[in-house]
Amino acid sequence: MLDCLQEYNIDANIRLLASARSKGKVINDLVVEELTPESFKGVDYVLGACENDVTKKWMPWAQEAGCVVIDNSSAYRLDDNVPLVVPEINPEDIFKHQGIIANPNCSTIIALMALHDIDNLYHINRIICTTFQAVSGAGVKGISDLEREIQDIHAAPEAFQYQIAYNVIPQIGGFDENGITSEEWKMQNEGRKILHSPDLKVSCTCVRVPVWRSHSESIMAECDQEVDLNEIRQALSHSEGVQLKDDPDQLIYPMPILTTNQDDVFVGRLHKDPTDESGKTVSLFCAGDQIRKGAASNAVQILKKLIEKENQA
Ligand code: 2RA
Repeated sequence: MLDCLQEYNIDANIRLLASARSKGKVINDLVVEELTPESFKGVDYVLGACENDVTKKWMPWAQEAGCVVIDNSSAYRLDDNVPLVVPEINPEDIFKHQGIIANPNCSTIIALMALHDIDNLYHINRIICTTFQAVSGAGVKGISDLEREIQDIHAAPEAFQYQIAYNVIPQIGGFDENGITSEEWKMQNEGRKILHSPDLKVSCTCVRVPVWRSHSESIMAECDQEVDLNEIRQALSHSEGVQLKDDPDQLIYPMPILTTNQDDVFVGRLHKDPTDESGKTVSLFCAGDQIRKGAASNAVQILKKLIEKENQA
């Protein structure tokens, strides 16, 4: 987030707040302060990146101080009074906030960046998606599990249920009674809210893969009308925050190694689903940096829009 604030030319006095454990740590020349109920006095904007229980604890303090919070947790994402925003898709929702704006889940942002133009053209009614999620999505322990297992294949995993090196794990989040994980539900629940498409149906399988950074997704989107691949390519090639990488003859397609540490979502492997004779289903592959566009950059882009609006007033 600090890097993104600099890259997006956000000129602000920045304070870093965290638990007592991190107090005194220095990050980018800024000393971390301990978060207390008084911390938010005089603060205009808060970028939150905590677990849900921690976020729920400090949010009332930030609200009391009159801050506008852009929150990366999932605690408020489905709250009717909290806009859930991807600035390229539903920027108008930002300004309906009542003090909290939620940043969507990383794999939801990446999928919707690839899909929102298709939805605008043909209205998507159903999505079938398989994700390939990088170990860094699970935080520092996810990275260290892969690092340690590459050195010693018998190292005990800490972040994941099983060895992740040379393996894939079809579980992200906990399972419900239907055998669907919390991560898998996010794509439908958050997708409906961001696209303003309350009937959207999503079937998703989320898979952890031994990739350091950047999530990839294989997606089939069933639309109300027959799709035209050239029209979709045309729309994607002009879509802000998207790069069309779709030239199989030249071996050009999205891969996580290409999207790491930048903001654009790459989209390619576009084709019509050969099993749908109506021609209404498009299949694609996309990749995006889940730490940048899937979290930090998306939050900073929302902040930038708030500041621009404030400067216009
Ligand atoms: C991941 N952080 O585990 C994401 C889940 N939202 O990849």
